[in-house]
Amino acid sequence: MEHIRLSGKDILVILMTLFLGTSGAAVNIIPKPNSLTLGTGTFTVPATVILYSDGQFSDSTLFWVKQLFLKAGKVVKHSASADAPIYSHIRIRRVSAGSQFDSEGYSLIVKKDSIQIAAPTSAGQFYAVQTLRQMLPPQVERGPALVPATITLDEVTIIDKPRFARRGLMLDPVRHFIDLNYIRETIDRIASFKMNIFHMHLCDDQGWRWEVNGYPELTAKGASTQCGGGAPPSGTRWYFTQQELKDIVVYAAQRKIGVVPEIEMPGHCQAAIACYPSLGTSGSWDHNNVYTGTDVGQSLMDINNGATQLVKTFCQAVLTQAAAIFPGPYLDIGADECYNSTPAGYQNFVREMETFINGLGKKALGWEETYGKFANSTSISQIWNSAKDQPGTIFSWCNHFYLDQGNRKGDPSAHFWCAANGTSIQDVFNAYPSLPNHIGVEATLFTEFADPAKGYPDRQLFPRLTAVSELGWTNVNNLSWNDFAARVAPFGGRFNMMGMTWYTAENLVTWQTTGCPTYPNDTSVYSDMLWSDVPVDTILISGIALIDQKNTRRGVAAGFKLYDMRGRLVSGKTAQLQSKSMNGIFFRVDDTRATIVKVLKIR
Ligand code: TNX
Repeated sequence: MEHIRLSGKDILVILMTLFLGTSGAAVNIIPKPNSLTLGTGTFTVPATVILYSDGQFSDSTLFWVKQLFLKAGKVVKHSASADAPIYSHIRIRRVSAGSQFDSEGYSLIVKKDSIQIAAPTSAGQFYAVQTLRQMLPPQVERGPALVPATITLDEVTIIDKPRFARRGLMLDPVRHFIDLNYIRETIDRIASFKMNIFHMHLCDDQGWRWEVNGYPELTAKGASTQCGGGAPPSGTRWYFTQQELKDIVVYAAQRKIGVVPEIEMPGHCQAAIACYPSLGTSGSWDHNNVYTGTDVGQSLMDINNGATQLVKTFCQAVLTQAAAIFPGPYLDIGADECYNSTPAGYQNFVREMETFINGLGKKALGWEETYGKFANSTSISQIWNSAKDQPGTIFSWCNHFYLDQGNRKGDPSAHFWCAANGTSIQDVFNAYPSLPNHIGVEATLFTEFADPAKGYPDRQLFPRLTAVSELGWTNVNNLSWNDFAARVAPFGGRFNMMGMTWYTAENLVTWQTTGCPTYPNDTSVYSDMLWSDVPVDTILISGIALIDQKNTRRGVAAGFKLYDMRGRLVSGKTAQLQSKSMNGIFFRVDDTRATIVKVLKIR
């Protein structure tokens, strides 16, 4: 047998091959896909990405794939030519559902020459795109300016589907008002981790945060303050109009997320009582003022001797209007911590509202207190205060999934009533043995202490929400803390690129942020990108946008006209096309109230 002599150069090549061979470990996806097989080669993303799709469900997928590669600085072309199935770089197929996929499952195959996505539904296709998003450099989260010119992906075959059908986040824009911009950002972030429910806590003792026709005081007075007091800065308001809520529903639906409105009754309702004092019982707090403290459980509508007609009329009116705004199947009545209610009064009220909700064609949802109180088996309770493995409930046990609890002891942005020493990302992850019989998982962020003005919601949510997303998606047999901790580490850079003020002091993970600096005090957001197959010169926006010219790699000052929602010219504002010859446009929106809606006119 002939002996092989290796030169130093050969050894180097072998070592590099070995290194590249194991670089597949760099396919770090959260939540962990249920099957991931690495190949040996790589795919280099070309400067012009040609996209082909055969599916009738794939319109939105095309949008998201285009969006992703435009953010990566590539030109994207959608080809319908007969050759496209062979010569395209990205191929999207609709396949029939089956045990391999379920309704949200997908496969994503990266080969030397192409990326192939197959899924039975547009939701599955969307999740394939989110997996791809995480395979691209983290800089894509911030747009093309920082993305490395050459992007290489490892060959891989991913076949994936979720463990639970409900994977949610509850956000509380009541205790501290959370503006539309942060709501949109949060929805986009949770979508990137394949979560599909956004639960909005819309009223409580400290505020009423949505417009209700026929009850003007709810927003005039009920939205006038928040935890810790204070009032909205001039020119702003601390509530959402019905139109804004409808816009949130659309924005979320584009990301395969359903919005669940929670209208708290018969407790957690001091803001409503302050507006309409006869709604309250004599035992509750001072009837005339919106509460600004952090206590819970005192306010109560007048229900103990049977709900009064006034209470019924009010609750039915708000539920009816909520049903018209939110198209999803559930209306959530909260109904937690009604400490001044009698058992019979509470029980009757919950059943009455459940019946009314069913009459609206919807299903009822409520916190743990409603468990065993609802009559209809379609109603759901959300468990927050116990580990009880109650079948058919949503798991939100505060020990693990209340992200308003501190990251660690003494955290100023947090509660500690449930987890005295805080809940680390590992504590969140360690919830997984507790949830075999639930229908889903949901993290919560109540905001008594998580003041958005201080950037606190971000540090409460991230990085811990990534662990919630993994528990909601990944098969229990594939879960391991050590594996998760290694895989989540590079997301530090992605969080920076997403502009988060995340909790970096988490020493259980060796965060990697190289090449991904933070953006302190950056309140601007990057818009979704728009695309058109021909150059664009007029953009329709809502609000007012100023376009940053610093950050575009191939920027040309073009002075495009901007129009508001009604199509009126917004004078003095200019938009910039990233490149006239490109089919993508990319904006930095400095006024965070602005959203670019669509291309109005193409040249
Ligand atoms: C309990 S848990 C509440 C909220 C508070 C939260 C603070 C539940 C259903 N209700 O009203 O904001 O604790 O962590």
